[in-house]
Amino acid sequence: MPHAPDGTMALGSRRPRAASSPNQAGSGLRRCFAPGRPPTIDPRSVPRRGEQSATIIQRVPRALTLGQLRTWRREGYLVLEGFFSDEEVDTVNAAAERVWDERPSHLTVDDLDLGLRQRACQVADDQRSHRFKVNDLYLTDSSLRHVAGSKKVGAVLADLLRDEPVMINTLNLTEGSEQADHLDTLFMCPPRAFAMAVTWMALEDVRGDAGPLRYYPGSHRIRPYVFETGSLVLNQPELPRWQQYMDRELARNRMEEQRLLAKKGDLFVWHSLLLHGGCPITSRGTTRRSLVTHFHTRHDYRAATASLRPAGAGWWLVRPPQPVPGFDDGAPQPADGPEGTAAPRRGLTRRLGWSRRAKVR
Ligand SMILES: O=C(O)CCC(=O)C(=O)O
Repeated sequence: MPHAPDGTMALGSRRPRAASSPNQAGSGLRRCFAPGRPPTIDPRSVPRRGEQSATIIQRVPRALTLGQLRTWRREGYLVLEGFFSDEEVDTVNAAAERVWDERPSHLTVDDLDLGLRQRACQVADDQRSHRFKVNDLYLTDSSLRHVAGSKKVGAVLADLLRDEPVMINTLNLTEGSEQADHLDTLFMCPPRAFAMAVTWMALEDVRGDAGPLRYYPGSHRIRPYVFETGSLVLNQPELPRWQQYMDRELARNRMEEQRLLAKKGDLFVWHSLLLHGGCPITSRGTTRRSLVTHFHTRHDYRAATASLRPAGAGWWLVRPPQPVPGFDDGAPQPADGPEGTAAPRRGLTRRLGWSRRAKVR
């Protein structure tokens, strides 16, 4: 395995830092769904009777072994080495480079050094040396979308999610994010909290000093903290309590940090409830090119009126780019699909053995 076999290679502190930039837990800027507007469904996206593809809810795994499925259930992640060809990696790297050649006005980028969200066209030349997170290139770049949502990716996700995956967001990074430890459900929680998987594609070999991705095997089994809003979506004032809760649960369950020292072309997949973040970059200027893609499931868009288009073995969600305050004020807000989870449904919490509110000392 290209990643550390245990926590002994841990170099940095696991404790999340206070949120101060758009990439950090708590800024709220990465929150995907704007409440209030019901999404609309594209009738072309609804399969006709008898048209269901092989990927629709399967019980028998197609792409993964039973051993891999067991690892997923126990550890909450999978590493698939050499999953992507050099050509696929080059395609995504080229798409990311085009962003900076073209600086399109419809692309939202987060300056991780300034904690500033902008459209690509607003980035000043002297800002280009900063670290950026490019949001949702999948919406406009079909070459990237074809790689991130290819049939082989879809087959893996269909095995893990037992449903057709729906691509809802992509993030391109050239450097490490140094993002505080977090759960993705804090920001883009599907109606069923477990019904999300996230792919991380290595676009180059990861160096230990480049701020590798870190994660906590088994942490997806920690009973989720339910905020006072009744939701798993972050309620900012409660962030310290959430951190305290996660610290306590990790210690109690002896769960330790691992670092992903992936090789170019590797695919890492994590569960919606797996705790993860970005390690500090110890050699400034070192790159760590990667593509993160979040997938929800078709089930959660069935009743909703979401605009979905076919992608490989699944779908992609059509929606406007993330809004940028001051740039597109007054423009329609994203109508993304199911909103962030309100309260976990009673039946669901009982089935999974969670209490409504996690006790925090
Ligand atoms: O690549 C990273 O450093 C972190 C990415 C991440 O945590 C996320 O997108 O949720």
